[in-house]
Amino acid sequence: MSSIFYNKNMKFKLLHISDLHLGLKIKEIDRVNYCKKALLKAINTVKENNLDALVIAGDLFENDKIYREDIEFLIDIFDSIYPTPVIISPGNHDFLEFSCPYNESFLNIMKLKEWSQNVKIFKKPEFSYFSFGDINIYGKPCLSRESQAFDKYININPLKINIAVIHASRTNFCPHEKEIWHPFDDSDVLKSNFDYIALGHYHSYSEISDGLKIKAVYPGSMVPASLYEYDKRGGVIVEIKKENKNISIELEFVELSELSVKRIEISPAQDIEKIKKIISSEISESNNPKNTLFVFKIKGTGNLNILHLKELFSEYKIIFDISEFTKLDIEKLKETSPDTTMGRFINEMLKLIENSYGPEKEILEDALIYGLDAFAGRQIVPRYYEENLS
Ligand SMILES: [Mn+2]
Repeated sequence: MSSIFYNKNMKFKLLHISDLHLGLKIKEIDRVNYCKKALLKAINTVKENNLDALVIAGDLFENDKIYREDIEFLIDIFDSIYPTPVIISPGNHDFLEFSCPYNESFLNIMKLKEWSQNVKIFKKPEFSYFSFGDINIYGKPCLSRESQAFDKYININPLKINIAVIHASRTNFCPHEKEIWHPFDDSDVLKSNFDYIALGHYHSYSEISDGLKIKAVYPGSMVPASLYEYDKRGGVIVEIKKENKNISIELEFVELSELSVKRIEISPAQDIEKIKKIISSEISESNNPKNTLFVFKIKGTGNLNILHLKELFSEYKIIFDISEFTKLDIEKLKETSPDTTMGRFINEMLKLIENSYGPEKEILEDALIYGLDAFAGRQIVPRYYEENLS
C-alpha cells in the first residue's frame, strides 16, 4: 500500500520575493509608491498564475520607517488573496521585536486590524513549519547576527515537499560591505533536506545549486533600495514537483519594479549616436518602459549634453544622475606642467572645479574648456552644448 504514497505526484508553485524594505527612502524619488506598485504586481502575479503561495523571505518593511498607512496597505493587500497563504520569515529590518507590525499586541495598541488568517509568520526562534496538505513550509525569524541559519538538523517528512524560508547571509559569497546576519555556507544548504530554500537579505539575484539542481535562491531586492542597485528587480516564480521522491524545480524571474536603475559607462570616444543606442537598448529591455522610472547613472568622461538627451527621450520618465560623470579628462589635465601660463590656468581652474558642485561646476568646466581652446588658438564655439534644443 505504501506505493500509493511514493507514486503520488506532488506540485507546489509559489512566488518568492524578499527585501522590499517598505519605508526606506531614496532622495527625490517616491520610493514608497514604487514599493506599493511592486507589491500589487506581486499579488496580481499570484492571482493570474493561480499560485499556491506568496513567500516573503524577510525585510518586507523597516520597523522604524514604516507609516501606519503602509501597515494598513500590507494587511489589506494580503487579505485580498485570502485564502492563498502568505508566508513570512522576518529579517533584520522587519525585526521581530515588540514594536514590529508582525506583533499582534503592537497592532492592537496601535488600533490596527490584525493580519488576515492566510498570513503565516514564523515567530518561534527555532525552525517551525506550516502545513498545506502535501507541503510543509519551514522557517524561523532572523534574530541575531551570530546564530547559524541552519543550526540543527531538521527531521523532515520525505514523503512531502519541504520548503524553507529564511533571511540569512551566505558567508562564502558575501557582497561588499553587506552585514552578516544569520550566517550559513553552501554546504549547509546542500546538507539540508529541504527541496527548496527561499532566501532573503542579499540584494542581488543569486542561486545555490548542487551542480544538478537549484537548491536555494536569493531573488534580490524587489525594488531598488538605493541608486546602486542596478538591473532587473522583482521576484521568482518557483515550481516544485515531487514524483517518486524525485524533485524537479523550475524558476522564472518576474520583473515587478517600475523603478529601474541603470549604469552607463561613457568614454570621450563615444558620440551622441552611440550613447543614444545604449540608452535605447536599456529602455527596450524593460517589459513596461512607458510606466517605468529609469534612473540612468552616467559614469566616465566625455562630451555629453544632458538637456539634449532628455529631449531625445522625452517620452520616457528618466532621471539622469551625473554625479559620477565629468566632461573633462581631469586626470590627464593634471599632468600639465604648472610652469607655463596654460598650466597655471588649468591648475587654478581645477581647484575651483573641485570645490564647486551643481550648475556652478558645469559652468567652471565649460570655462576651462573654452580657455583651453583659446590657448590652442582654436575658434571658441560652444562645442559641449548642442544648440537648437527648442
Ligand atoms: Mn536584511
